[in-house]
Amino acid sequence: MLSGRDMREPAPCSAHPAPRVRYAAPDTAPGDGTLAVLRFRTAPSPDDPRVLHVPFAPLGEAMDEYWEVEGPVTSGRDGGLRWARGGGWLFAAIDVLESDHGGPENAAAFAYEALSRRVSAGPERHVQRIWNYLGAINEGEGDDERYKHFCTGRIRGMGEVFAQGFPAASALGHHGNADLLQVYLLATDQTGTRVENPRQVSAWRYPRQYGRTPPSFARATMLPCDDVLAISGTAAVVGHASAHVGDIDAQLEETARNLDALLESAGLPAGFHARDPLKAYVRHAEHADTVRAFVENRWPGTPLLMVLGDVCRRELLVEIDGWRYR
Ligand code: 3EB
Repeated sequence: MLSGRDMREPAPCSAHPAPRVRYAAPDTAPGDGTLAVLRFRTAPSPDDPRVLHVPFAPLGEAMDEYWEVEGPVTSGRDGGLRWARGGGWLFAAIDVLESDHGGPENAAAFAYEALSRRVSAGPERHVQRIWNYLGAINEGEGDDERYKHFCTGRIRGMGEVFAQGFPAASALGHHGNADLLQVYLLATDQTGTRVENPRQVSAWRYPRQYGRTPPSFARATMLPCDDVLAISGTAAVVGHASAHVGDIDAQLEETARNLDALLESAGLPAGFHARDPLKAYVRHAEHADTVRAFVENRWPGTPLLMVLGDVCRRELLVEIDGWRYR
């Protein structure tokens, strides 16, 4: 935790109320206070800039993800970039074709440059949370793995808006158009608080064996009113090493220990509940039942959206991200 404040004693908050994130039946119409809708499907996104198609196939019940703010929300598009702002919050997203930029590194740099420009153009310049989805993420060996090229391009493209500290993030491999890199973010006009996990080496300090460019993300961000923790993709990483290679049950246990440790580090009570939407990215569809049963048993009543996706380390079978409301 990088803040000197004791987050167990929330101060009266003058910042904008955090977005309410929830899952709803597919194709529920966005309302006046809807900042973003994430739909997990591979068809092109519709015209409404707030509605983003995310190229993952759902496993089990298909749900859309809604971000609601105290509106009104205005929105627009600018080339491949779409944005919506309202209630003190900004959603921005970009779809980039790698073939237009000569590969994942330059595509990532381009995406981050465009998002950095958009974020610096308005008051909502504090990026709290960011998602990165690329195709064939584990293709290529050693330093040539596509994820590692992405990491190099990402830091190259990060402008001044990222200089105050990395946001919480997820980086996963999708199974849609392998040429498509998608990056979307949530920002606001006040700083949040980065939270690290004492069980894990901070990603930006990972040793050289994981690539030339360490991944640039924080484990979580406490949103400005200290009432919502935005949780990065969390997997069975202990220290800097992947644990329990090939063992889905043990990876799930380790992931849950990491999530518990992160909540504790943020000054939050343990556990997830009905208000805390979680997302699980599962590498092999045959593990879907195991993952769902684990989450239902460990955190009863917690909304879970599960998709088929590849963790950026090929030995990891599952990753969980989400939101924890105080
Ligand atoms: C890990 O703990 C797993 O590159 O943005 C998790 C979350 C992971 C975000 C990223 C990578 C990223 O290192 C991988």
